[in-house]
Amino acid sequence: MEKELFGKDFKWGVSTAAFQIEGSCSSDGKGASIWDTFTARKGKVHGGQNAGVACDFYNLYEKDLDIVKALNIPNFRFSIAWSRILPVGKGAVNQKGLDFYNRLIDACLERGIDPWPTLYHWDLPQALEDLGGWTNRDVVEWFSAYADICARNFGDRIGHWMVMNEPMVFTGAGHFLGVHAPGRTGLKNFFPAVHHAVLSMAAGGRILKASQPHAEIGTTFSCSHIEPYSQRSWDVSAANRADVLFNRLLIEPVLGMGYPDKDVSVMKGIRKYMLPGDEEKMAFDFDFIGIQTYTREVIRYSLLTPYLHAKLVKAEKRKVPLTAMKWEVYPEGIYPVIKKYSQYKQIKKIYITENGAAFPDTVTNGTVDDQERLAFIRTSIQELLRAREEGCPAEGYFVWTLTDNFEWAEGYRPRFGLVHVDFETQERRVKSSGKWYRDFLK
Ligand code: GCO
Repeated sequence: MEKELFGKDFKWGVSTAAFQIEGSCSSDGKGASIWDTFTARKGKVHGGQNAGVACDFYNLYEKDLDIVKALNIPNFRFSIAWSRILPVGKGAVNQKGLDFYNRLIDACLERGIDPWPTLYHWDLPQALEDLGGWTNRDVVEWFSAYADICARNFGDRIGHWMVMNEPMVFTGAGHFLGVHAPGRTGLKNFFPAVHHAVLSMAAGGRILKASQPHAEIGTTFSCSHIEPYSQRSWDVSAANRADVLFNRLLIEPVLGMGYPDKDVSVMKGIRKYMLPGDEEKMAFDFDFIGIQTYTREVIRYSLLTPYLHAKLVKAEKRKVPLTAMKWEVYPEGIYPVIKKYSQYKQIKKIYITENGAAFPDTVTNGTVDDQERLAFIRTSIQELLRAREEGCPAEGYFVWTLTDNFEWAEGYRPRFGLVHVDFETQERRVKSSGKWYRDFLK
């Protein structure tokens, strides 16, 4: 397989997120985010770990961008921490926060790397959470003002923007299950958070486009290939309901199709939070859709699971190979996912904005020979090519992630990086997977 098979306009990259790498959580005027608060709560993060230092990217970004360049990676995706720019989420702007992202963007450009910012990767300013956060409809205004500040300050050097990262995860894990920040639970939090996230995505898209008409504007969604546990009708319909919740709920309103609530009657509860005119406000004609995919899920009927009557059959129980996240090792899943989203006529372009795998890497004689990750990424790229050759508009691929980092509630244990980090010394070591990607991109 050669890079040339993908064409010269194909976007190759690597993805990161502010909270997972930056550290310096209260430096230079940064306000607290919901993840600073959540990680300080007892029992919420594996081993009680926090992201106070993480990869110290706030200080080491130039060194890390040197590695991106040395690996021949032309596109660098990162996110902007809202509470560095606006410490309490709205009102007074923190110049030092703007300065940091200006330095970061300039450091990318000096190295010939294209910067791809995401406005929101899950770290809502805590002061806004105190006002109800994503459950308060005012968040659409707060987010719009923040998006406008980013567009005006950084837009002159940005060719590709992403509004949001995986809204299904921060609403589902953060507002229904309570296992991610801010730790809210239940439908009374989940439904308003979903609706306000959808409105904010579309509003953010309009603001970026109005300010930067020549930039490509996108937003990203999580997606797993879903299969029914058996071909019996109750398992097949359970798998469909899970697909509505996990894969369709957030994207379809943005594509102008409304909420997919026909097959899952409980989803009609979202309508309570809609005002006249929202159907139009929810939609935005994005230049690209970012898809992030890691594994496949198997779903079976379950009478006892509330609302959905469907449950995940854990990969552990299916006796399949597992990553360090206990997800099935299934790089082939990228192919049906691309096929699925290519069926939406509204989607002009798909970039795979995250894909990768965590494995328990070991340093031996100063090297990390992560053959499983290397094979995972190589197979994913091959499967992407197959979908592309069949006419799917898959135009880019970003590995998650550059360096091992803070994996949310899982702490530092799962390592996803192309580059190993010793969290005691901040020493970086390019793994075999990173060297393979470097040679592939040469
Ligand atoms: C995601 C996240 C990343 C995770 C990665 C691995 O968008 O899900 O963007 O932050 O680290 O997906 O779980």
